[in-house]
Amino acid sequence: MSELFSLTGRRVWVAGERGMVGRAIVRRLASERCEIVTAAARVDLRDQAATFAWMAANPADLIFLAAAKVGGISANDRLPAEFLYDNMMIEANVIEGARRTGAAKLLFLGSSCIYPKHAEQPMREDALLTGVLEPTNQWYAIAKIAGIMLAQSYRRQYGCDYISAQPTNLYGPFDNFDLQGSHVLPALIRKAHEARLANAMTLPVWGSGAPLREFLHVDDLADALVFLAKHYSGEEIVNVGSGEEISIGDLARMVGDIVGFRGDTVFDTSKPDGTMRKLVDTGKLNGLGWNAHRPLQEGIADTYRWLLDNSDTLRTGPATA
Ligand code: GFB
Repeated sequence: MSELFSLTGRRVWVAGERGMVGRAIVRRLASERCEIVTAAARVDLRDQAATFAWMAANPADLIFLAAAKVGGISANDRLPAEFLYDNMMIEANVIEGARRTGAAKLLFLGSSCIYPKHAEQPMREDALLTGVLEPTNQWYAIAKIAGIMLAQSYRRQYGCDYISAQPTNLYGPFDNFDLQGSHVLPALIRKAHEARLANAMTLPVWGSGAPLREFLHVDDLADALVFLAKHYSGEEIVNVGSGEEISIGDLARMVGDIVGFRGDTVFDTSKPDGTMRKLVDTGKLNGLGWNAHRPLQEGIADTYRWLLDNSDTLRTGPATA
């Protein structure tokens, strides 16, 4: 397939290179003939002066904007100001910095939570801004919508080749396993692992277990993003998903089986369910020529193996919830 944008010999910066998504993109780029620009010292991307200065000293041809304040349903609820402010600042600084330093291309990472709470399923890209948002993550969603529109506005006003991808719920190595801040999959892996070690008979699961979620392994996401950088240029956003949906209750049982937990799942209905369903329509991305390839069960087993090899990860954050 011919490429619209070749990575060969290009300088590539992955903003957010220490996060789960950023690390996966860096791993994926290792098989491309590009030069990866890395920040030797941490740059606070919320700080405009520091970000502009760093980007001027380290100009890149292609930028993956994967830096973000992220978290699960509880973190979104407790930290609305940080989810809105931090994400808007990061996006504004990196996107304007990209224009100032002449980046040829930028790929902005949104999220499937940008779509309305009652969007028709699977959610197509044109559902954006057609209805009210899910209240549990509206602050994050508004910030991500602002980032999408910023990229679109720079394309319109300045002719910048900035594109946006909307990933579904992600998981994989280097996820956040802190039970207060994490998403559901790392939380369930941790809880099942600790329940097995403690010979506990119950695995606590938040909410009713009925909500449906779609999960994508972060290495599949990284592959899709590199594919989009090479093969896509346009104002329209592009969904990235696996097409596989599972209820939270079934997910908890699947995780329990993989981890070797023999007890029962119990549902804590004092905790929120969030949106009942959010499956993205991947017709556009599939039509361009990309498909997800890692089945959920295999991806969870890999992530659990990674966690066992990196058990230091479990020392961060309180193990209660
Ligand atoms: O992954 P999660 O936190 O976020 O929760 P969202 C998904 C579902 O899993 C909810 C349930 O119904 C939770 O109640 N759940 C069950 C748990 N047990 C647990 C647990 O131990 N921890 C967690 N965290 N959930 C996120 C947004 O929404 O989606 C983000 O909050 C982002 O901002 C992401 O947009 C894609 O899937 O509801």
